[in-house]
Amino acid sequence: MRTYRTICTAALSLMLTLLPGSTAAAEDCGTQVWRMTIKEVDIRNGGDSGGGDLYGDLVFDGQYLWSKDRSDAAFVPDGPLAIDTANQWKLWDEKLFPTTGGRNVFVVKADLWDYDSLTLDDRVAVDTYNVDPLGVGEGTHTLDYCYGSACSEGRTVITYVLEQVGECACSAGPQLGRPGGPTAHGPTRTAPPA
Ligand SMILES: [Ca+2]
Ligand SMILES: [Ca+2]
Repeated sequence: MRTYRTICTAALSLMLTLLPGSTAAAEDCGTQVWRMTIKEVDIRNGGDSGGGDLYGDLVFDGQYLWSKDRSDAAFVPDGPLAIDTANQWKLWDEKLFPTTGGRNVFVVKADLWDYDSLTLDDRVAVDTYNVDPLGVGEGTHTLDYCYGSACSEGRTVITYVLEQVGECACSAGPQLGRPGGPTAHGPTRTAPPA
């Protein structure tokens, strides 16, 4: 694991401007740098037989990985969703995560649907996941979107990798690690569909 000591001061200052409730940098030392990379967006049931007429948005930390208006819905076969190869940089992000108070998350916002002319459109991936690397930990993980009995309406599995790529240690004391820090838990959803 590399250390980011040279950027800690500036990075922490930036972090403190972004985190609500933060106080002085000296009180918030102990920050880890994490990278999240989207490895695959696997459409396992696009809403029709063998695929679906997909439209909607897939957004990772504010970057659009895929987007199409409902009026432009076109058949996409089941399998890995093609992300614009010119925009592979959108597939990863690095952020600072304080280990002593305050929280930060990576956000995967999916709003993918299958257009159907005669019935209600099918949900293919319609949820926002907040990924907390301090709770989930390093390695390969998945976000599973499943709708209907046995995912008969639609299903998508997003595979991602979390890596801790640096740590800003506290220079004033032995505060590495996260005693009293956040408790471990998995990704959380917000705004589930009706
Ligand atoms: Ca359908
Ligand atoms: Ca359809």
